[in-house]
Amino acid sequence: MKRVITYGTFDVLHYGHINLLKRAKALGDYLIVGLSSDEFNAVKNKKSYYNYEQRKKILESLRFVDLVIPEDNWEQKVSDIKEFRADIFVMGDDWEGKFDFLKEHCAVVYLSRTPDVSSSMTKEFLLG
Ligand code: C2G
Repeated sequence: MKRVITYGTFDVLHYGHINLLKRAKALGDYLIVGLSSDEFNAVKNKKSYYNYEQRKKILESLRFVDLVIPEDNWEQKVSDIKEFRADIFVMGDDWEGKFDFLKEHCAVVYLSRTPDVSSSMTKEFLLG
């Protein structure tokens, strides 16, 4: 059982997120998503349209997501990797290199980001 972990806000879920999550799951057998809390979003200077519970419900409905846990801070990744016995840490390559310190705990994989789609683009379009 190879366990994969990834983190993010995943607001206004779009095919860029789906591409990332699907490829992350394909690297193993079990995918854990650390979902940024509303409070942590504020730390990241992000305001999500959907709140944590709504974003969690959406992610949990995806057949290739096995577990959603809260991401409350920048520091929890090492303890999460230990607690959930993650073998692989995955992020989009907009984070390339930023999490290499995790390599002493698990494999670290950066997957190519899907171009031309983002939650903010969607929001801008809908706001007209
Ligand atoms: N992503 C992607 N393609 C896009 C948009 C996002 O592959 N067009 C990926 C990002 O690279 C990230 C994941 O989808 O791996 C979630 O993206 P965000 O919700 O924007 O996550 P972010 O705010 O970058 O939070 O501790 C890590 C942070 O919580 C990451």
